[in-house]
Amino acid sequence: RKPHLAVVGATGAVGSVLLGILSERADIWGEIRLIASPRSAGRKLTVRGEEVEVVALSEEAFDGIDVAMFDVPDEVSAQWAPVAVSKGAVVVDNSGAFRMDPDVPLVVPEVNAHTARVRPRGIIANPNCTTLSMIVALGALHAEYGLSELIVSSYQAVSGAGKAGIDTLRAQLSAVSGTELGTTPGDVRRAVGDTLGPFPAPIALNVVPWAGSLQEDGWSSEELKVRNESRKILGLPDLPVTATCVRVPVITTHSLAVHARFENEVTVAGAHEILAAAPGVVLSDDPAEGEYPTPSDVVGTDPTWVGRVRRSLDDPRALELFVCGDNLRKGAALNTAQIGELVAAELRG
Ligand code: 2RA
Repeated sequence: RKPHLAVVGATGAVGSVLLGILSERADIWGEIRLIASPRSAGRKLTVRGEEVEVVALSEEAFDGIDVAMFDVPDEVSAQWAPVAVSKGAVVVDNSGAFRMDPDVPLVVPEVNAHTARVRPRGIIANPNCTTLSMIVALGALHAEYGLSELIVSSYQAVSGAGKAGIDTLRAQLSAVSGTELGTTPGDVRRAVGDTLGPFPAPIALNVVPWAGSLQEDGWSSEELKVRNESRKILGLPDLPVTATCVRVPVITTHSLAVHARFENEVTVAGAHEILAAAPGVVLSDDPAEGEYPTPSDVVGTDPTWVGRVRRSLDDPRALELFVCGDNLRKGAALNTAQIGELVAAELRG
């Protein structure tokens, strides 16, 4: 029989994208049950062209479920993923609760699909959207050249901070549009007043060198996620990784400027060949024709887009790249759906 799927957090920003993706991809699931907080129970959402009523999160909600995809805050996953497992489901979790647990694989199907089968806790973690927005391209280059160091700067879209992030950017854009703001220190900050939303500084007409929470020695949680998750996914626990994470006034699609150093000498032609052939990657790299990925061209698409490929001027073993990926699709919902498909294939033998 076809395995039964539960989507936990079906009404959220990523949950909604996930329902769209489940409706577009091969129909491998039996029942698709939608689960959310009691507040959202009773709402009707469309998946696979049919209206499905949302049920409240409870132990019974997992009765008969084979695979449960979670997109909820860390503390909700921490509490409820083990409940779903105890009811017999394999959990694919998109929170940060389990990503670095050594007994939980952190899976990107194009890079380390084989790790999904070994899951002592019955849970598979989905990486953070910033890591996911670049790692498929880096995994392909690593397989050929052997990665030895990574230095990245992110340009993160506001939807990474959820619906509140999107609402904040839209409100601030309305406040500054048609004005002369952005020309004297603090004028934008005064204009947006106390409507900073989830961001520590104005995001309209601005860039903000901060995402996540403050960690030791001035690092942000987002920067440490990029470091720790890249190491785990690539199976390189000692890889030197430095990230600077920056929020930009883009609705959806994270971008990253990447300096990647390898064990072996690289060429642009070689890197182009690898990237053009890599599943899940689109090479868009012809600067003479103005061709390179930008978030507003990439949003709503599935692949990781790569352009501006250059060999470092001072290091024949290093490449510079610009990478864009939709943070709600491959960065979250699509990767979750792909992991679910791996598990479903395994369950069906
Ligand atoms: C962000 N990566 O963009 C986070 C969301 N998981 O804020």
